[in-house]
Amino acid sequence: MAPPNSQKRVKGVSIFRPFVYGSIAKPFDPETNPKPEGTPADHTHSWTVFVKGVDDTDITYWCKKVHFKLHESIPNHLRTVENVPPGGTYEVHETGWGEFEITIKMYIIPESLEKPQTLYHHLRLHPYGNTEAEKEAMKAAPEILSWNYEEIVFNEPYENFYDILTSPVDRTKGAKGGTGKGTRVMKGGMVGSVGERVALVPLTSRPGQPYSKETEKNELRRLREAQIKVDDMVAELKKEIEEKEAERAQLKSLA
Ligand code: SLL
Repeated sequence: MAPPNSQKRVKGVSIFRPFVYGSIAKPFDPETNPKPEGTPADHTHSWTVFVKGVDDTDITYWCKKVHFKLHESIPNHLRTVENVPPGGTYEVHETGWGEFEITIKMYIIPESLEKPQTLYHHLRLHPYGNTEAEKEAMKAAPEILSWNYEEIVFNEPYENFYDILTSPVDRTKGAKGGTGKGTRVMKGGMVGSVGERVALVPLTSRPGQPYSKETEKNELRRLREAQIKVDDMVAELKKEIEEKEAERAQLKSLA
């Protein structure tokens, strides 16, 4: 039943919150990842599927619980994760042998009156990549990571929810004060205010935390370089076509 709603929306405001979702898989290996006792013989990997804040910042003040729908071959394949402490990760650990699509449903706190948000993640157990070099690099890594950066946008949030989203509390990992309520922000930039869309994305990457302004800059540079390469290839092909056309015209005139 829809809750009684006498609340007003905050007009003209949209607030976004970044997060990361994905999986980490590790092949069983007597040295580096021994198979726990009782694991079925055909299981080849241990894996984790997760939803968390970028750089482990808190998302629990807007995301109440996460529902993971795993493959039906897995016992108890519908999993709900809630009551995660501030700055924690919504995650499921499993073992298995195959890759499949995981449905991830994020439930926003009830004050938001928002509908749940559904995402799909392909669980990766084996190295993948667009190029041989990428695949080789993955083979050399001890874990297969498949992570995605995502942003949830709350358009014209209800007033209560808006207050929660923008209340100045310290949401950094390990901040004191349980739910973080009442703790003042010491460092700026952790919450957004009216008309201001502040990303909780750090400036630089560090191991295990790939999403940053630095990553974004590198990606843009790679795209620019690729664009130049494509432009060159197009110019080259155009020249080739022109030459062939000229040749054809010449042959025609001889005929
Ligand atoms: C495949 N379409 O054929 C996929 C299915 C299913 C993975 C993958 C079983 C784990 C369990 C498991 O890993 N299932 O028995 O607990 O590759």
